[in-house]
Amino acid sequence: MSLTPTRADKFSFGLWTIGYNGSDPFGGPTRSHLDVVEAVTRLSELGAYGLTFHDDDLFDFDSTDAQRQTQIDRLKGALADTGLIVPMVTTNLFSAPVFKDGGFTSNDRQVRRFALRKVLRNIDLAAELGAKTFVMWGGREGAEYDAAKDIRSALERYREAVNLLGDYVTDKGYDIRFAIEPKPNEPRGDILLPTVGHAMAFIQTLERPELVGVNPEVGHEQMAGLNFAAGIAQALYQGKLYHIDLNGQRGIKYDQDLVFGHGDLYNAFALVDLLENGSPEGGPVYDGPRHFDYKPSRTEDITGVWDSAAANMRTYLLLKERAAAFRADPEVQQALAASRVPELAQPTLNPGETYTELLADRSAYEDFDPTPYFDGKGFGFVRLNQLALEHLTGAR
Ligand SMILES: [Mn+2]
Repeated sequence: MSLTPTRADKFSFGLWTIGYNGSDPFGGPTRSHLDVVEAVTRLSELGAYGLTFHDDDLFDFDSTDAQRQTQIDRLKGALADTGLIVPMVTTNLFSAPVFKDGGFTSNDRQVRRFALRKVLRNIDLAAELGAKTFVMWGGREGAEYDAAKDIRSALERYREAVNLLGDYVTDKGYDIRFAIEPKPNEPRGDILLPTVGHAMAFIQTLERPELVGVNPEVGHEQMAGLNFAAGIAQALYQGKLYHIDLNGQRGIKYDQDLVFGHGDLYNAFALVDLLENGSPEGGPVYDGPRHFDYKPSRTEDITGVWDSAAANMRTYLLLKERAAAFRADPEVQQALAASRVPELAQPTLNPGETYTELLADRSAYEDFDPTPYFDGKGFGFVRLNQLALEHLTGAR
């Protein structure tokens, strides 16, 4: 297995990731502006296949139509020169001061109408560039104070907005699906649709639920103390993993956006194993972009930026290699069987069985012995986990 990224690996990066200038709430930029043409050229050289962006990453919020078009043309030129594609586009409804109380769910109705127009304009651009996924991260859709936001009205306005966008892409005939990106907090004290579970429940209330899935980000779920790989498994189970944001996070704190694997490495291993080996046949369960939404640390110079971009891809490929070795190890297969992991795929009831037959089955209850120590039978999960650790660390 090669550790050199190729287009077939489908690695993509946000323009805002490698373009992050190092600003944080406590200090200004530590790096100069990164031009989009240089970004596309360098990503292509490193083996990525795609670039993604918010409208405001490519052209300034207050650009004239001519300035906007110049930047779009420069991007198109770089894409044509390198063969890179734009698999996903998203709209910035959080940086401009007008969105300080949100876009789709601002208490100010005029702001909500402006937000919809900004998104519709950017959907046209997404379609023009051939993007198949339109991500919606509602970073300002939330509140700091409970009395400040009527959450039920806010969700209704969110729903109204996403329904309208669904009407638009349908009427226009665009081959675009939406992916909602959950985050629990930051910049707002509490953000609407804070986790994958909240977002998937919301999607079921939409007029066109088939057009909308989720774009979970490693760090965002981990900021809520949740198991990212488990959340991805449920998104897959419900057919809603439309896109994914890979990065690293070290526990419940501010959004770190570290390089993939530089946070909870164990969970990153479980995630890659799930994505690459999770089908019943042991193959990939997700064929979309492996999209990195990280921030090169503000301590890095431009060399560090490109080193960190390469590190994301190399870490993914290393974990893919380690996960394949884990699955191919006969001792792991034996340990999985001993832990009865495959047995969970077997239905609890027999074919055609109802509660009548279950109630008549003495072996299920009357003759079953659930003694205090369950007959001394352990599951051996610790041994299984140690085998995972030994493959992860290269000991096997
Ligand atoms: Mn993040």
